[in-house]
Amino acid sequence: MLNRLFNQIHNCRICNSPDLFDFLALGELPLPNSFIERKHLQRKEKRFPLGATYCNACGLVQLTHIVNPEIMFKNYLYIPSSSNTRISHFRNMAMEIKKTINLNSSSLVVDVGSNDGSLLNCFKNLGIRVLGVDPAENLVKVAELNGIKTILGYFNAGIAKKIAKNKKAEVVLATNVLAHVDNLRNFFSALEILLENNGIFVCQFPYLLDLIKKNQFDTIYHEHLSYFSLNPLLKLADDSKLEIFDLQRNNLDGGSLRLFFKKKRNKSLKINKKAIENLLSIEKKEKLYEKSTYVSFAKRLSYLKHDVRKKLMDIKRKNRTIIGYGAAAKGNIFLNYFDIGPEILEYIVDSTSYKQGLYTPGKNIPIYDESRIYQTKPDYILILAWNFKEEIIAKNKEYKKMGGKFITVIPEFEIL
Ligand code: JHZ
Repeated sequence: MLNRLFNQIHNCRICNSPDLFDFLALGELPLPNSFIERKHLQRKEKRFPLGATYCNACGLVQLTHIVNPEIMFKNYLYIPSSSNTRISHFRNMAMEIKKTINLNSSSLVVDVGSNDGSLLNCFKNLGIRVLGVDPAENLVKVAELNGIKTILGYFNAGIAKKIAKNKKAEVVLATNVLAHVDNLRNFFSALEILLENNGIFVCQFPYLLDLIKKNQFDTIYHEHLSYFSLNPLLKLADDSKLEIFDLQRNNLDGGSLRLFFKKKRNKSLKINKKAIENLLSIEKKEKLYEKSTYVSFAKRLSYLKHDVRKKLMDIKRKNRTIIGYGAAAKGNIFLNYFDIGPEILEYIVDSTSYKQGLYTPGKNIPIYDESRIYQTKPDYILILAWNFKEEIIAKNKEYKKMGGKFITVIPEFEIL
């Protein structure tokens, strides 16, 4: 893979079955976090195929093509600390996990894909030892400046051994990270090395059932290789030395699933069989493991594309101005696939300082500081970061008072 830009997949990442059903082809799109500097606007942007496939054997939904991770993650512009919703979610998560397995000042929490250290900072504030692992050189520097010791690299057995030599971890975390991992079996082997015998692995990711039911197609992008539900992960755990002992659904990122794993030989933690069976029966009832679900999803998406474009064009025909809120990665998938460029969205505002002054990949819409809204007073704001809709509306009460309107398009077109 290292010498290639991308690979097509032929077998399921979890069960190795070749029985894959391609249900979505979004075309060749630029990488959603490859924001562009003004001086490079004339350069031809690299595009990569984007499509999704469903495994008929274990039910995993995954991308049809995998882009070389070195291209995507070496310099990464996404940081979790740009949202209060996410940070307060992390704070609660740290408190809950601390209680679940009685962490104390000698315990070690390792976060895989630790980004700027935001989640670990919440554990550190509770007096627990922390260590990050992340492949993005720019973010490791930021984390270190924030006082979070971080190893640069992709989590693997080598890194796990290096950490475990000094101290094994009571908790390993991976929030919005598992979807980025190609070789899940190697990842789980590395977890077994790093975890204390009574340690736990906690992972969280946007839940496939929410993605399908709420038309969250724009979270399907090159960085996210897998879209998880419970069944395929039970299968993955079966073949490893870890097992799921509990789970929770929550509202972050449009609906996420948090899974708690322990070592199989650790009998001190009870398995919450009821929660597992309950979720499996919901997945069955919602037909998450039937091809027809994915066929209808793709059909709904074609309709949504047509409907949203038409409604935005109707607004523009009335000479009204529209801007975007949140230069999220998913926003770039939405804009490129729905073919919405600067002729519709004049600009996008984003609170992340690294993104301001840059242009969006593919559609080349300029990104500004949030204060620009109050200078130009647009008629409509299309919320691209729909997972933070409440937070964005709450912090822009003034705009609403001025008569401004918000638009959301996921799960469907709505003017608020
Ligand atoms: P946000 C990320 O995707 C990346 P993205 C990653 N691949 C992943 O798995 C998913 O999350 C789940 C801005 N904003 O967090 C900040 C404001 O400007 O949904 C961000 O640029 N003002 C790891 O990129 C963007 O919106 C605000 O008040 O889709 C949100 O991006 C708020 C709340 C946000 O992630």
